[in-house]
Amino acid sequence: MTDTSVMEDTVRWLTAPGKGLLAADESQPTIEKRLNARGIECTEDNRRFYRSLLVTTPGVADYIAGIIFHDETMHQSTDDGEPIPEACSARGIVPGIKVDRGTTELPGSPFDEKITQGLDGLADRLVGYRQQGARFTKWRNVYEIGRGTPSAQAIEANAEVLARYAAIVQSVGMVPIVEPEVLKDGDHGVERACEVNEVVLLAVFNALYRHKVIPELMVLKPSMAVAGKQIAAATPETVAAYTLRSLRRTVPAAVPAIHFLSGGQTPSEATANLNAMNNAPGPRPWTIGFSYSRAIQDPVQEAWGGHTQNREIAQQAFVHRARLNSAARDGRYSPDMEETA
Ligand code: 5MM
Repeated sequence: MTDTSVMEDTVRWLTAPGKGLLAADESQPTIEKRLNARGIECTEDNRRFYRSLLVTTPGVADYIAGIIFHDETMHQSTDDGEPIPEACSARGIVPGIKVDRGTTELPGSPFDEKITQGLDGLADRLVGYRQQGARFTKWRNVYEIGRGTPSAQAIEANAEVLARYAAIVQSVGMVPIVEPEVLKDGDHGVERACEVNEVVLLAVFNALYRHKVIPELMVLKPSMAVAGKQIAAATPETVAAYTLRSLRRTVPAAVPAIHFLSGGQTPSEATANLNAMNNAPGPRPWTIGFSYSRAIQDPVQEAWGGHTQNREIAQQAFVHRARLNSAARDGRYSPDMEETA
């Protein structure tokens, strides 16, 4: 029988009261897009400087339990020459690693849908990451809402790879974050987002069960049921009600934590929606927290602007956003807290 004690310990850490996760695992094309949008050159040293700035932010460990990194960051060092994963652990933040290798076309789909790849050689890669200090992993699937999408084929095929990933990760004693991202692109309403989340999550948890993934030793990172980009946002209470409906219908109570992705919501929207979720009526058997990338990092990148001398104000922006999300994780956030740095 597998010794699950290390995974249990990791889960305890990732669900620590008042804390959530930071996703800083952007692939090269994604980080390039984010930095270029702010006029910052996407050089290897800029990426290193920026991610080292995040990890070494004073006080952020009070609100952030773990950071998800991209492979490149696992091999980089802080300005003081400390390997970034070690610097992270030394500050009481658990390092995690994105292990999917992005999406590719799903053959046979009439709608140009995607499937996530990266299962080949995964177990061997995990051994290396574990030696570098990573204790949890992340794999992201994407589903687009449209006419005829996501198709049954895309839902089933993606669920299968996500479950195989999670099973491999647990087999080496690491905790898998399972991320089925339903995209915000489109003109759908919250009801449709909720329906799609439900059907996607149902397939994912069926596949996880089929592959004997232990639900107590994983973390779910889903999308909230938000309206499509092309229409007006719903209120936080509406988002919370629809999101919780899809989760209650599909996610076993045995799953310890649901840490949401932000999916293109503004930082304050993502915080307000999380807060509403933690104040909503009805049962919530899981910890409901955050694993945001853009909704935490946008103000940090804005403050940094690619200038070394802005390091400290960028770090302040990071702590501020992390603190607000920590409050939302406990249902204590109010918009007037946005103003207090
Ligand atoms: C940071 O973005 C992550 C990696 O995406 P790519 O491989 O496409 O670069 C992504 O998985 C991220 O963790 C989630 O989408 C959550 O990020 P947001 O910005 O939605 O909170």
